[in-house]
Amino acid sequence: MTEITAPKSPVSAEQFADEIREQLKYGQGVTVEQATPADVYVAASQAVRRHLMDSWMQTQADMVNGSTKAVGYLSAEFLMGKQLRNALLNAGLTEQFDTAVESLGFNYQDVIDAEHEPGLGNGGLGRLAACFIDSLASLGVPAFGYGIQYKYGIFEQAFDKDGKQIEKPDYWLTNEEPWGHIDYNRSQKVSFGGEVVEEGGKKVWKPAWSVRAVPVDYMVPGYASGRVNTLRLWSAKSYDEFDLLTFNRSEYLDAVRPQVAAENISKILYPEDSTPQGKALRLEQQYFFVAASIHDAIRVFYPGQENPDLTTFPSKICFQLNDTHPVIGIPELMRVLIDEYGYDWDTAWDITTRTFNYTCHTLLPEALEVWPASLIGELLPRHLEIIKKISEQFTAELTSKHVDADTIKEMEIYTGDSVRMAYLATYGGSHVNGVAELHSQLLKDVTLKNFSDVYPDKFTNVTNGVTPRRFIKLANPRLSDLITEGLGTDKWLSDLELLKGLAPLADDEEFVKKFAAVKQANKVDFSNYAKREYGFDIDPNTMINTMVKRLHEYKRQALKILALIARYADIKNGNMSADEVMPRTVVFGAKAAPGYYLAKMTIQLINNVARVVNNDPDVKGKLNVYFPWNYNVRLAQHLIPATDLDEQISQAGKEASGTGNMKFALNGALTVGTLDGANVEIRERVGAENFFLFGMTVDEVDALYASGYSPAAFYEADPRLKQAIDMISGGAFSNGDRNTFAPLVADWLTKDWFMTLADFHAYTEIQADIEALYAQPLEWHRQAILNVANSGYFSSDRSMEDYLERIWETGPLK
Ligand code: F55
Repeated sequence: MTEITAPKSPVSAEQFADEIREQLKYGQGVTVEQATPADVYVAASQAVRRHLMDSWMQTQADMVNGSTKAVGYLSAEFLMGKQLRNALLNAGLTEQFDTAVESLGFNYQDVIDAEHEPGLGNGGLGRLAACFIDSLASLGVPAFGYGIQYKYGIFEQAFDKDGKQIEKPDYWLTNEEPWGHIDYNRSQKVSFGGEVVEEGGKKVWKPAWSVRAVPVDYMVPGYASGRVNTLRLWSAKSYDEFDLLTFNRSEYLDAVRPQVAAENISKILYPEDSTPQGKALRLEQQYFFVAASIHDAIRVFYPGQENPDLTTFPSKICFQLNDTHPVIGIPELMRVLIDEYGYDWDTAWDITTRTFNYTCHTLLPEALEVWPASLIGELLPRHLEIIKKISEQFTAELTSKHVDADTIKEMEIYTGDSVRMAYLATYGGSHVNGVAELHSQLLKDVTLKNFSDVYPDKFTNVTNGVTPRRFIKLANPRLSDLITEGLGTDKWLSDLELLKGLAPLADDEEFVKKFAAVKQANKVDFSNYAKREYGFDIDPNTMINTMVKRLHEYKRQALKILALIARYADIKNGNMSADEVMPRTVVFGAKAAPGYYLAKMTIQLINNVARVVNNDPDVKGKLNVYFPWNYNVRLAQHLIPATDLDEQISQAGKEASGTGNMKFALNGALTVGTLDGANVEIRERVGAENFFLFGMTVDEVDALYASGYSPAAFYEADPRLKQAIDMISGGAFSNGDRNTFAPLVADWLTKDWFMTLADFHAYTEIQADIEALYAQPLEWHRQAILNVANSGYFSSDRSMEDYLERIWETGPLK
């Protein structure tokens, strides 16, 4: 007997069809006959929203009236993915929807396709925030996601005829967007600029201009928890309250200008995922959403109170800082407490440090935000004063702890001309965490070593996770059914460690065959999808080998492409006999930051290698390369379940965690990877024998640097590497032009910051193991099953439980 715990259907398919019909009529004013799939999408979405409404309101009421501390997840990015299927799943309406839509004369896939994915994030960090709020709702923990409703999300990627990336604006709000509720009545005023004056012995900030932060509320339905939390994304609107005295024309335009500028604040998501732009607008965005959120939390938790007792604030809500982007919240809360509510400095500091915690997502020094003090001073003069005072207090504290002067200097928050946001966050909050064990260790040992020496108890680890609802149940229904069949229950969707129960089935040949059939069917589906969406001809009978993530040197797409070229040359030159060659389809997906020169050139190279390889009759059927453009959550949901082999090949010590690695393992792909980020923990759990490990360790990387790394020596020493690079520089992938990729080649041969060349040999060596295993399908799939069975730890539900226990000290609503 299979035990089913999924949310029960609230209505029949016929009733749901009636609700959609009603919604078409009273919402959009169209009949079913007049309706387009996009109309049905809006109507169905609104109908699901209505089903979730009672739980949403009840959750909010319980949160405010109860005594359970809430979590405020402050994040500049939430990469949510499409909403409809997820909402249907959590409302228990999936099947009703499918039937209802068909009964109304529509194809349900057309209706689903009408939704434009909100791309309000760059990559892992933004997607993690989305997984976390899903898990909080599913655990029944009261929580707000607080962020920005960008008008333009991450750019839409296209390739030009030369294979170069082009960026197109993603105006995702062109059509009616049924999920976000714009709540003008809960707006907040956020001010900027001006000066600080002394009035009656008090500092008073006289801002120069203000913007209206309007919340757009999204439901975050939990799975089988009966709870619906809120994602509150702020949108900037101008006030039209400036004084129109007797302006002449130019004065009038000057008076209007700041109002016009105001709406720019939430216009666009910055597309850099590692090197923050030190632009005024970016700081404005950060302050905008954080200030609005803090005021919002006070409004929510002290409703109607003129003089709230904010010493209780840390027991109402704790704010998690998703990287340094929201760190300006620390001086903002200080300012609110001192200037707006009259608390003394020490009380305000106590409240503030008990309210905030900080998660770091990087090890790259250039990714830690540092703001010019002059910029902060111009935009937020009062905050700069407060930051200076925090910095002085910090220095005094370090001195009293007998930290030596040089170290104190290294640790300064305010350096005299800039402000180090990671240091402010570390000092101004209760806990600091990294996102995988190795990463947290390196934070303590390297990046924030001084801080961990002085405040060892602040530091902790919470390994990332991903939501099994979106990334297994929605993305891979076939595997979900097989898991439920294998375990005899669907409880695993809210308790992912239950997947362990699949381990014995790895030795059950019947089950292995079913598992293999699921993978094969997913590959066929993906092949059809790739044909439809991209015009690709992917052979589902080849190994699907995927590398999807942002394009960055440290992630080493270059390693993959060099090895691929070497393999191409081997096949072409007859160095491998035909039956030695395991047919492979390599699939890349990656966006490059628009200003990242080498990353963009790598994209161009991949596209041109794909062009040459796919058109070469000598390798036909043996090697194909595809680069579907515009990798996003939707594409991930199609590609991950169809992947046999996943690439996680960053230089050891550079990828903080990775979360794609978890999604692939949970969907039954094997990983080829380095000992980096969460790969380490994945390998430990799934078993070293079920993971293709290669490459240098962190210590080996450090040692090689210390000994003076010379990439050219590796080039000279390995004929296959040399040949691959020579093919690129000789114009094999640029129609004979030797200049096209010269900057890339020059970088590899003279700098190679991430030691691609040093790991090339190990990477090509491991391919033989991969192929030997793939040649034994039953054994391959046995190992893949063990990956699924032992990856339950990487549920974001578990991550949330770790945060609750180690950092937030709260739990589900009673
Ligand atoms: C976005 C904007 C700026 Cl200014 C800096 C970084 C980013 C960003 O997107 N970072 C990011 O995605 N970091 C990733 O976070 C993931 C979740 O913790 C990690 O798994 C991944 O290793 C890390 O690179």
